[in-house]
Amino acid sequence: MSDCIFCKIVGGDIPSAKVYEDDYVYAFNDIDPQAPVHIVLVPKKHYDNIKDLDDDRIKISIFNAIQKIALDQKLDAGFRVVCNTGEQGGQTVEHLHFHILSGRNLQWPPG
Ligand code: DGP
Repeated sequence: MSDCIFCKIVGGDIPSAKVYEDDYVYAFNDIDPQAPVHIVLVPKKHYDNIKDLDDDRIKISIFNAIQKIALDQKLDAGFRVVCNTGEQGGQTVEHLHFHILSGRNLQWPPG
């Protein structure tokens, strides 16, 4: 999608600090970190949100990426994966993405 920020990041039109990449997904540091570690993981192909994701290869890649990032970044004390979806879910960028948050005690329930 031509006006999607995350498509532009994946395409290299907007610079980002890459954390991980494979054929299907791309991960980068969040521009507005909410924790000492705050990584955003996106499928390279545009999907508005998780309800639209219809490709099992991408679903597998997302889980693999989360595991690899957790291991590579040594998130041994714990971390949280968040997928804000829709207006009430707090999604502001309409390109499916997963936040990986770590490095501090995260509160529950979230606000
Ligand atoms: P959400 O509220 O779940 O839709 O989260 C969107 C996240 O995307 C938010 O934490 C900030 C991040 N973000 C938005 N624009 C950019 C950008 O241009 N670069 C980077 N690195 N992150 C961005």
